[in-house]
Order: sequence, then structure tokens, then C-alpha cells
Amino acid sequence: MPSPRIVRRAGPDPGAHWPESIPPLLRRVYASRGAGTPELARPRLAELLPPDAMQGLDAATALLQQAIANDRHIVVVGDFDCDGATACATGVRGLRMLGARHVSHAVPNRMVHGYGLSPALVDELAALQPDLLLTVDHGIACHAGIEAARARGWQVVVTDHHLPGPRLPDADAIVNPNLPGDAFPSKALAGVGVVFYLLLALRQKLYGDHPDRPDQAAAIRASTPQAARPDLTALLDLVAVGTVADPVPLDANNRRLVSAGLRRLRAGHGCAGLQALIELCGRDARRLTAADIGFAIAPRLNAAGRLEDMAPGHRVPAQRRREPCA
Ligand SMILES: [Mn+2]
Repeated sequence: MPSPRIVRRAGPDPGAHWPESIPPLLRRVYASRGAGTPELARPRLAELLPPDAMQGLDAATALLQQAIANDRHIVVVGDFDCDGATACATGVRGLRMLGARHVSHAVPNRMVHGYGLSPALVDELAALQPDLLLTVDHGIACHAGIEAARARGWQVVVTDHHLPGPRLPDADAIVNPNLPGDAFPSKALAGVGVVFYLLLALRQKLYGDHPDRPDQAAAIRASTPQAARPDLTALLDLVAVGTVADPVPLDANNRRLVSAGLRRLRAGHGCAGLQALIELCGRDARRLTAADIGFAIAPRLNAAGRLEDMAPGHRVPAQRRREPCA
């Protein structure tokens, strides 16, 4: 057998736009891994795109603000894959952090209800007596389910990242960076990223000095137990896991979310469920990488929804109930 010949390939040219502090070898490594600019190679959370340009956030946050102020029952409707589950946990936790006192969640069972918010799932949700449904990681194609929910008098806020069809569902508000005409610069957010942005915008509305409604913002602040502006970066562990798990490109903005979430997990600041899962996978949390999420954590979360019911992945036994965590 002829001995193998080692061929040295040049790899992509890293270009000249790197700061002096990054050595040429590292530049080449970054470039050949698809992070060919300093921005991609060294993502900074401080440079996260602001939510402003995302369409539908005004309507969605106004409905949630009203629901929180009037103590309405908000049900976050998740999905049975890793992105949908982490989006669901992010939605529930985030809304509670922002002062919502009456938040539940629901996840369709793939075998019983099929995908997304279906009329069958709406029938079952009636027992919870929701006032507002918040769909995460799905909804843009759930015409019949949304119609059934609204026929019962519930408000429906859709957050999704899937490409919309020719007709949009008749929801009260739709947030999806992939809506036609949406000006948000990144189209690569996962479902969990979209709901995280909704929470950022809601926090801005409730706690930031929003010039159009200072009166309402003050009233909400007074009625919420937390006087301080909640720190939503506590949710970035979940955002990182959902973003890596979903087949969305890791563009500059997603890298900012993922690297900040990985930093939290490495520092031991992840939610209890994810920390337990990392341990169960036999991975070292202090050295956790996106590959650990992609090949060890996400498949375990996805498996629950594929084998049977995703809901136990969200549930914590009643005697030690705390916020659900995927
Ligand atoms: Mn997704």
C-alpha cells in the first residue's frame, strides 16, 4: 500500500483587519473555523444588537405589559425540541423576573397533538383558563390553533423564527425577525433568541424610562416585588443551549449570545437543570464548549420530545417546585 501523502492546504486568508493583540497563527485558526473577523472571533455581549428594529415588539410588549399589570394568566406554549424547550423555560422565567405572577407553560405531545399550537392543544389548555398564550419557537404556521384560541377569547402573541408562509396567522401580535419587511439585522436568531429579545424589549418598556408611557411604567414598577431592573443575562445559559441546538447559523449576534451563555455555564451560574444535565453527561462545566452542547446536552433534551413527552423535561416535582428549567 502506498504511504499516505500529507497535503498542506493554505486555508482562507485571515485578512488584514485584526488587532495587533491577536497573533497571526490564531488569526489563521479563526479564519479557517469560519470566524474570519475580530467581531466573529471575539464576540462581546455589549455589542448585542438592540431589539428596536424588530417588528411586532411594540404590540407584543404592550399586551404583556397589560397582562402583567392586570394579573392575567399567561401560558407559554413551547415546542418539543431543544430550542422550543429552552425558549419555553426562558419565557416563563423571564416573565416572572419581569413581575408576572400568573405564568404557566404547556408543551404539545408530538404523538397526541402534533406540532405547535393545534386546536387539539387549545382544547386541553382550556382547563388552565389562560388569558394570553405566548407561543415560542412556533406559531407562524399555526393558523387553526390560533383561531381556536382567539375564538375562546384568549389573546395570542406569537414569537417564532421559522420562515412565514404566504399568509400570516391572525394573532394579536407576531414577533419574528423573518417577517417580510422586518428590519432587524440578524435573521439567524433561534426561537429562544426571539423570546429573549421580546423579554429585553418588555424590560425596556417596564423598567426603562420609556418616554411614551412613563405613568404606566411607574405603576408596574410599584406593583412588582423587585424594585431593581431584573438582570435578564441570567437567562443566557438557556439561550446558548437552544441556539447551538437549532440549525441556525452562528452569525455575529448569535455568537454574542452563545459565548455569554457559555461563560455563565462555565462559571457555575447556569440554572439547576442545565447544571445537572452537564454533570449527567460527564462533561466538565468549567471547560464547557459549544460542542458539548451540540453533542451531549441538546440530544438528551431532544430525545425526550422524540421518544415520548417533552413535558417532564420542564417539570419539577411539586414538593421542590421552582421555575421550570429545560
Ligand atoms: Mn427553533
